[in-house]
Amino acid sequence: MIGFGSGNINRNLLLCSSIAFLLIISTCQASSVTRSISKTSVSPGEVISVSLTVSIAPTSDTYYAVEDTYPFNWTITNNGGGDTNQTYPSSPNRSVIKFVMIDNAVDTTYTYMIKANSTAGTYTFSGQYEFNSTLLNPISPPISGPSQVTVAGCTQIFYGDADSDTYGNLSNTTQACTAPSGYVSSNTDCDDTKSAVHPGATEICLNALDDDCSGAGDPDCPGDIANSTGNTPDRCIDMFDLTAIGHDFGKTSGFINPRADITGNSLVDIYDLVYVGKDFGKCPG
Ligand SMILES: [Ca+2]
Ligand SMILES: [Ca+2]
Ligand SMILES: [Ca+2]
Ligand SMILES: [Ca+2]
Repeated sequence: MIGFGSGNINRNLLLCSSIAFLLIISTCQASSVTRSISKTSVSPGEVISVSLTVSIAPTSDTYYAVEDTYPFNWTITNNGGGDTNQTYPSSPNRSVIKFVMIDNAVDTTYTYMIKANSTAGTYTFSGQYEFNSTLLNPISPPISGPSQVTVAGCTQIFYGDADSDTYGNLSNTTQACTAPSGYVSSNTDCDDTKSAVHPGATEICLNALDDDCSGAGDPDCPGDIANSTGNTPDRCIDMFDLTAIGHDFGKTSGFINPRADITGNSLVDIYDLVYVGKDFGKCPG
């Protein structure tokens, strides 16, 4: 049975202990973890380093566990000794790297490397830790220091390539980091509906197309030497051109139609006739 006097002694002891405890709390420092990030504004896919500095204050803190939650869908490229095989069934989108010292804890800085994803935005790191002295703390202290990294948007312009000739359409654009499907970096296709029409293609006469995208338009064919009223080309290869060749066929001079000597060898012959024949019927106007 505890007497009155002993009760006073106990209360005094409790009071003294409380004062002593408050004094200790007010003067001692807690162990802590601080984060530093090598770069907080990055390009898509850029690799940065994240350092976690563990500072031991009470010498009794011989144990600690540090968890840093990094942005989901980012990729750890070097774990710096941490464990990334953390699974949290209740939080499936949580990505965590964990560092643990189970005995003889000392001040340590851990550095891991992480690759940003390619989607523009601001991403957050969050973390917690526990030491011996914080094990019974219902809410673990957050890791202090910078916690946000901004990924810049991709501004490279790509051009639609509807006809898949690898030359893009200047008026059909999108912005991305790398060329999306159906887009290319070129913007020099003058007709994105025809795969045979693009820079470098062979120009074909009188087909109503600027086949090589030269801007020079659609050239006339050599066989166009006459029209229905005379010796004037009319952007049609037809009977008038054939007739003109016939009128001068075999001549070496005195041509009715000077254009009839298409090959320029001073003789209207089968080779001139071939020029009319191979493009006969072309008449785009
Ligand atoms: Ca194209
Ligand atoms: Ca084309
Ligand atoms: Ca053409
Ligand atoms: Ca003609």
